Amino acid sequence: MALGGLLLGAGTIGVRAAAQPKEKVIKILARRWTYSPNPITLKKGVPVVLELTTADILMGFSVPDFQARADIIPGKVARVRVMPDKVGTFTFLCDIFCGSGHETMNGTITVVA
Ligand SMILES: [Cu+2]
Repeated sequence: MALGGLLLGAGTIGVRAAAQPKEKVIKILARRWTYSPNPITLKKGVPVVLELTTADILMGFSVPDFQARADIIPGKVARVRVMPDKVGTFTFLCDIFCGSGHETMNGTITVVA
């Protein structure tokens, strides 16, 4: 718990001056072999915390363009902070092999200005 607080604190140093309100949380449910919701729309410069859960088995969640990833372990909530610092359309995907639909388990994050 102490470690989590420390990491969160370190991550917010750059935006402290903006007096950021509580970060927006987006809940994402993974299951074989989809994510919901999908697509996800974010606003540039507004950080979010993704709360990831899985309905069945161990899944991965990775957004390479934002250097964010997590393991989604059954029965737990995985939290990953994303700072959308560029406008565009970006792919997120499962990066843990999870069966026959794994290769197509992905989704889209659209970042708007
Ligand atoms: Cu997978």
